[in-house]
Amino acid sequence: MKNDVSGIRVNGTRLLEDLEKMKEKTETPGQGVTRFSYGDMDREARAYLIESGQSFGLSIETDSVGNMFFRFPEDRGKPVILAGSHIDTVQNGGWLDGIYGTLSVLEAMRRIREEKLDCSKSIQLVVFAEEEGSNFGSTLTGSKFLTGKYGRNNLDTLKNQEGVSLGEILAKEGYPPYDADMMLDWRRIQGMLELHIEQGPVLAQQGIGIGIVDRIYGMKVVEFTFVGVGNHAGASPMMGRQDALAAAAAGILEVESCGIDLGQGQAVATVGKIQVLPNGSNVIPQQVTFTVEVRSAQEETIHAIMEEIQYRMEEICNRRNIRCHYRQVAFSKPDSMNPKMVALLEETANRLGEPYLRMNSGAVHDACMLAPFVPTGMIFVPSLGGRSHVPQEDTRPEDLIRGADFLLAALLQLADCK
Ligand code: HGY
Ligand code: MN
Ligand code: MN
Repeated sequence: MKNDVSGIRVNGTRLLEDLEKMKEKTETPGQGVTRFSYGDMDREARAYLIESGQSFGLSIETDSVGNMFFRFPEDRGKPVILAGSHIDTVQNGGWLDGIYGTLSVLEAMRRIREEKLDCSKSIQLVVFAEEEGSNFGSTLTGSKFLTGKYGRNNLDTLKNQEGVSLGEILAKEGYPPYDADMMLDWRRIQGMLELHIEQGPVLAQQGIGIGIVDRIYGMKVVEFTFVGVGNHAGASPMMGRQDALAAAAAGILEVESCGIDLGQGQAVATVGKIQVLPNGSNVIPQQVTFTVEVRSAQEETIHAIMEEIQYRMEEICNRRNIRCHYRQVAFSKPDSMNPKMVALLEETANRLGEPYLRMNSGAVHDACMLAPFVPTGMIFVPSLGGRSHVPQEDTRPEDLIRGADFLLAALLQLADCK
């Protein structure tokens, strides 16, 4: 007799306890969560996940760039349903971005074990490494290796602010040597789900507890370097200066104008990171390096806006006798979630009697990297005040639990559990 699994829910108290414990694994206590991949707190978070997974009999494997896979050993040979997210954060970020979706899958797997369910497909937790790009500026790094967007050469080309490469960091951290066969075996993977906080204001404003993602934005990140002539700030007349920071300031305002004027109300353009050399109050800046990121639901809009920004930067630098260099740091295409997966999530919402909203994601996610290869879906829960990537990031406990229950219900259906 098929078990009626429709009444199975997560252990909400345990999930919230796990999230609270992970909140403490930060390099910046009291100032948000800072947990970069391959750092001390990342190592602690990974150890916590491994200990939790092993406590209910999961087998765990970590690949050569730090992606983790948690499996039911008895499921060997079954078709796979992947579910997961990331555990790394931005600098002084929030306590839920990534880790919420990761812990919710672990909790769902723990409930499947506790209820002794038998599933025709194997639900596997995947933890994607270096999703935020906090080390090297390139978002979705772990999933780019899993989908073949990145390969061996990127171990050397991806370098942090100190010039240390990903390959050097992995070797120092004791990760296994690069395995060219690390890409996922798409023939066996029949679906992928990611649960995540919305990171924007829509669900909270509309008082809706579940978002079902239609399309995930793509993004391009270009690093600009302006080179002027450093000089004494007091003894140099205003006329004739080649001030790299004044030029960058003019350029940054052009980035904002392009986002507003060319973004058609959906694309966005942001300068979030800047480095001034020599960065002294009494020195005219010699060199400025800053990142420009453009995001849109349409790939052609991303390219068009970035091209206009590059043109305006060169214009400004010519006028001000500044040298302008730029290089692309990261790119990911926008993509739509699988219509069948979206329909399954809508059906789950109706079955649970949960109001939901279909929506786009301005944030990029690893799910977007897998979407071209396997039927992929994303579920959102509301973000209080629509804020994220800041210490104020928060979601109501009842919304966190509702999202995890929703994920569990969708996984039980996808994996045909009884
Ligand atoms: O930047 C993003 O959209 C994601 O949080 N990495
Ligand atoms: Mn995230
Ligand atoms: Mn993020």
